[in-house]
This record gives sequence, structure tokens and C-alpha cells, in this order.
Amino acid sequence: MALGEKLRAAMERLKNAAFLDKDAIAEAVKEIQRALISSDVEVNLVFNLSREIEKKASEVPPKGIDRREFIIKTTYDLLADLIGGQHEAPKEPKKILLLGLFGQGKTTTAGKLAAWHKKRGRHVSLVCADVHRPASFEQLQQVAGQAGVEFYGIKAEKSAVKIVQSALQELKKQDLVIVDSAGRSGLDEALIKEIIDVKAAFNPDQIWLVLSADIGQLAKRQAQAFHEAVGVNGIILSKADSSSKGGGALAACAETRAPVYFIGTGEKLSDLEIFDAKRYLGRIMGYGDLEALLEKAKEAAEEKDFKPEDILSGDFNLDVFYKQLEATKKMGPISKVAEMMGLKMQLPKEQLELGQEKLDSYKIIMDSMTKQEKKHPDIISRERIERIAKGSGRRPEDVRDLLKQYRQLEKMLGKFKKIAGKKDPEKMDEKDIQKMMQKFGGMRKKKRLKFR
Ligand SMILES: Nc1nc2c(ncn2[C@@H]2O[C@H](COP(=O)(O)OP(=O)(O)OP(=O)(O)O)[C@@H](O)[C@H]2O)c(=O)[nH]1
Ligand SMILES: [Mg+2]
Repeated sequence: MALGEKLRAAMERLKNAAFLDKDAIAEAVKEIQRALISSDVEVNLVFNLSREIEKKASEVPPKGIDRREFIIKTTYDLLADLIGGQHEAPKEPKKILLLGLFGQGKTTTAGKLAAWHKKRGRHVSLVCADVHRPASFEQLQQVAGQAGVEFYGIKAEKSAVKIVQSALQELKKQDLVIVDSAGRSGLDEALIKEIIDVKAAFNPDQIWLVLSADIGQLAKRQAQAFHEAVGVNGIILSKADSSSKGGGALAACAETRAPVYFIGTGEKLSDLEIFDAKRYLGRIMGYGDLEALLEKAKEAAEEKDFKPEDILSGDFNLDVFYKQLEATKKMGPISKVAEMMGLKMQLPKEQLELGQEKLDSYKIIMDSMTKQEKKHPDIISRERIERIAKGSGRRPEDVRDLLKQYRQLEKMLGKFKKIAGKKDPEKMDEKDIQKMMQKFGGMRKKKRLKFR
């Protein structure tokens, strides 16, 4: 599983948790940690990030932002920072040296960058300093032709340093010179030495590493080695269109702290985009972007309609009853939710095991009830039960069963409200509710002891 999918699972946890308490956040954080560590992200970075999320989660959200939204947004922002954050590429670089292992997309990226700057009115030259790969000269020459920029190379020359030196002599009038260097299948000493020498001869203001998205966490060793050798001050993620592993690649080299400037999104010269960490994160996680995720979180929250505060304030009736059942069903097994609320022991077994079929049946029965009946179930007499059963094509026992379930839950909530005591439920925050639940659990235990 690529990093994006794993992070999505953690985000879904935050989005869907019935009750976003400390434990639920800790679980999500653990999931994020596992995802990042398996993508080879430095452990210290992972722990810092976890601490940040947990710290932020305990803060009071800014006005107008719901707590769940705030936690999701915070987590999202921290992850976006980890995969490269938001940095504006230098507007007018003068000399760019492109580095990268074999086949990562250096030559293509050189062309894309050339076209990018040419479009912005600059005079650009592409220099072929790849003296190892057959036909590298012709490839870059062709790319330069397509981009409509100048090309420089010395066909049979075996020294990359010499090519760069004479290019600098020749190309004094250019606004931007981009050097395309050689790739190798691994970072051996010879390649490192060559890069160090090319850097010394070229004296670039920008040294950018081209990383292909499909390389995943292997990016880490590469980035480190190039960084140690010549210092990398920018990253370009190529092939972002063809692999979702780019998140892992970027996270893996987070330690180099080199900003990610662009992503390559195709083979054409125009397929270059400014890197937007948040948008990219959304892409690899399968959400449109952060906004889309927040929207979904809001929808989920609305659908759930499951705020303990709401059960405590306001009236309990069949409509609310059904909503609760439906909500708990959506959030996973009802027993899990009951457990979180400290109610597991109190819930009738039938409710713990309530299946979709039963929920559907309840819905059909309730559709045959009048508004008044749903609002005040106490008025449902034997005659009314008969009528509802007939109307819904169910047996009277089924209607009675629904009413029994309802009454059990109502009774339980009655106890709940009593414990909530004098405090206005609308003014209760999550802490109060937690405290109350603990108290509720405590009372249960005490009671039991008394009976013994
Ligand atoms: N889909 C896609 N393909 C890309 C992208 N960038 C490069 N490629 C393809 O990747 C392959 C390798 O690209 P090159 O630019 O030749 O890579 P290189 O790093 O110069 O390779 P060497 O010089 O051999 O080390 C080519 O087939 C490109 O068309 C991209 O952003 N998206
Ligand atoms: Mg090349």
C-alpha cells in the first residue's frame, strides 16, 4: 500500500470516529506513525509530528471551526509540511544543475524547465553534461528544439567538466543555463566525484534533484547521498501522474529539508506544475483536496447526527431513536459506540446485534406512523399498533419489538440525564460528558457491589 492510502485510512479514522476523544486521536496518530515509518521517514520527524498533532488536538479550536474539522485540518497541514510544504521556486534562477539517478526524468525535466522559463520571456540554454549515456546528446538536442531554446553540447567529449566550462564561455548572454547531468543505476564514487567536479566548474545557484514518484522510499538514500556530496536545494518530483508512491518518496527525503518546487505530470514539455503540498497530499490520499476532505467530514458528521450533547438535551422520541440507531450502525458495530459511551453493559443484547435488516424493517414500520406517533410514542395504543402493522406489512409483534427497543433506550437515557444533573446539557463540553460517563460507569459498579 502506498503512503497515501495508509494516510487516508488514518484520516478516515479521524473523520468517522463516533467520539473524537483522546483514545481515538491516539489511534489515528499511531496509524500515521506506522504509515510514515514504513515509508522510511526519520523516526524523530515522525514523533515530532505525532506530538504536534496531539498537542493541537488538545487546544481549543478557533471560533467557527468545529473540533473535528480543526483536528483534521491540523493533521493535514502537518503532513503537507512533511512532504515538502509550500515553497515558491526562485523566479529567476541563473544556473540550474539537475541531478538524479538513471531514468528519473532529468532530461525531460530540463526541457520542461526550459520551456517554463522561455514562456516567461527568458533566454534559456540547455547543456548536455551527460557523457555516459549513448544518445544523450541527441536526446537533449531534440528536447531543446521542442522547447525552442538553445542547446549546447560537445558530441565526443568525455569530460563533463570540460563541457560545462566551455558552455559557460559560450553562453554568457543567457538568462538561464540548465545543465543536464548523467544518471547511473546507483550512486557510486565515480558519479559522486563527477558531480562534485561539475558543480565546482558550473557554480550553480540551484542544485535540484529529480526524483521519480515511483521510486518510493528508495528516495531517501539517494537524496541523502546527493545532498552530502553537493548539497541539494530543491526537489522536482517527476512522473507524479503515473505513480501514487510520490508521497512516500517525498516523505522519505523530508530530512534533507530541500523544498519541492515542481511536479512532472506527464511526458510532454508542458506537463510541469508548481508543487502544491496540500493538493498533492489530497491527490495521493484520494480526496480532491483538503476542502473536499473537510466537506466529507462535515457530511459524515451531519449524517451521523450523533452528538452526545444532543441526546442529553432535547426530547427523545422515535425519530431520534431511529437516527441514533442508524448513526451507530454507520459508525461500525453499535457495541463499539456503546462501549465508548460506557453503556455497553446497559444496552440490550438485541440492540448490540442490530443488523441492517432490522434497521430497514424499523424504517418501514416508522413510515407507517403518523408524525404525532413518532413524536409521542406513548400514544401508540394496541389499535394503533394493529394499524401500523397493517400499513407497513409487518406483524404487530414487530411493531411491539420496535417500541420495546425504543423504551429500553429511553430508560437508559433517562438515567443518563439524571447523572448529567443540573448542568445545562447545551453548555457541556466533551470533558464534562466524559466525566459524566465515567461517573455513570462508576455508579454501575457501586450498585453491583451493593447487591453482592
Ligand atoms: N509519465 C511521465 N513520464 C515521464 C515524466 N518525466 C519523464 N518521463 C519519462 O521517463 C523516461 C525517462 O526520462 P528521462 O528524462 O530520459 O530520464 P533521465 O533521468 O534523463 O534518464 P537518464 O538520462 O537515462 O538517466 C522517459 O520515457 C520520459 O518520457 C513525467 O513527469 N511523467
Ligand atoms: Mg537523461
